[in-house]
Amino acid sequence: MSHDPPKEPHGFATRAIHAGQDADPTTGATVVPIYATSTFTQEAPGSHKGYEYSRSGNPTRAALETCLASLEGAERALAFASGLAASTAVLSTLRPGDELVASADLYGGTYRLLERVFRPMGVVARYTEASDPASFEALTTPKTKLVWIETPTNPLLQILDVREIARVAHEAGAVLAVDNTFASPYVQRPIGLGADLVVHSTTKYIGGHSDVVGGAVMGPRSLLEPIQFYQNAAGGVPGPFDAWLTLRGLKTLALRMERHNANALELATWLESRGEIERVYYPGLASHPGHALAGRQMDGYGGMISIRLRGGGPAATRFLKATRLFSLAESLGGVESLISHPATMTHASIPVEVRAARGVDDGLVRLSVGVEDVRDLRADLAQALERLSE
Ligand code: P1T
Repeated sequence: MSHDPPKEPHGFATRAIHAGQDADPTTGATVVPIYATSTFTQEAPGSHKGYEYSRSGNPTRAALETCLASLEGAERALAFASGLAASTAVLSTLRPGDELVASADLYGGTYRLLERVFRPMGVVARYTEASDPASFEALTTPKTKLVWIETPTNPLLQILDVREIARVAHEAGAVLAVDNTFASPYVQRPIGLGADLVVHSTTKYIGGHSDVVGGAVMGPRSLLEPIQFYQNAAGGVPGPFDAWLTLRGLKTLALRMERHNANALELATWLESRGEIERVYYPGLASHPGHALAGRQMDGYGGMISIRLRGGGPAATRFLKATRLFSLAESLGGVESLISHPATMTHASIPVEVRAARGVDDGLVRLSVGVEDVRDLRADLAQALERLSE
């Protein structure tokens, strides 16, 4: 796969630094300024320079949105205050009685949003445990309006076939939305594979430095129109400083992802050789059931690894406490390595009977591999594994 849609004159790394980021028209500032203003002075009622009020639009946010659209190969992007605010905006296009089909393995907060916010409003989600397109097809009904997937999934790193699931969604008359947070647009561009909408928690790889929470939705103008209405009407927008931090992080996405990919592949390969570990979930390993598909639809395999320790929950708890460079923390995609326990942290809001059968239980540990020296990361994991037998 190429990072660059055929119509793009510049490559991905160039667009990350320049798209939407021309010199400031009033001052010549080379870097997009933080337009810290809630409102914009008008020359006469309705006569203005394109901005009226920062909920409806702000130049710093507009620069971020233009850059994000370019990197995902989308006509437009809309930025939100968090990844879940972005997901909510997409789900707000559904009406009571509408249904959606989703992969069962997904971020716990997305499951909570579907079950605790949207289901009581009459929007019904049906989940497939399997990752094959036929299992999605089996759950579609004439009421299905949306198909929602993550790939790679959080936390089991399943790889779903975007092209085939897009075909299934379109045959059912539904829209396919892909939460591309785990891959980042450097590693995977779902719109080029046939998806209609892309959703991101920009908190993760896009921001890249664990210093800002944000989200985004990308897609064609026609589908983004009602979502933009919702963005302004409901108001979950990022402030200009958050938009600026996210844009600053985005400039180095290509560089960072190369290192995340390389570090994670090296660590996953090494972890697979360790006797303390029962299973390594990483799409870059030949042992991963989605390895060939990942090779076709991704550029690299990303920076996320999950592992299952032979000693189950007790071993996982010891391991989580024993790492030093890998910080025990929720979130992912930053330059620093993190370690987390999905069952009690990111996926705790999914009832245990819903997640345990698929393996999101006390024995599962998730690693967000950062961009540090890989030798140091390996040494940190090695000393933590060695402490399991003390
Ligand atoms: O945290 P927020 O920016 O609202 O993004 C939510 C979200 C959406 N989609 C995916 C795939 C995610 O992983 C997340 C957030 N996830 C974590 C905080 C986590 O540690 O998995």
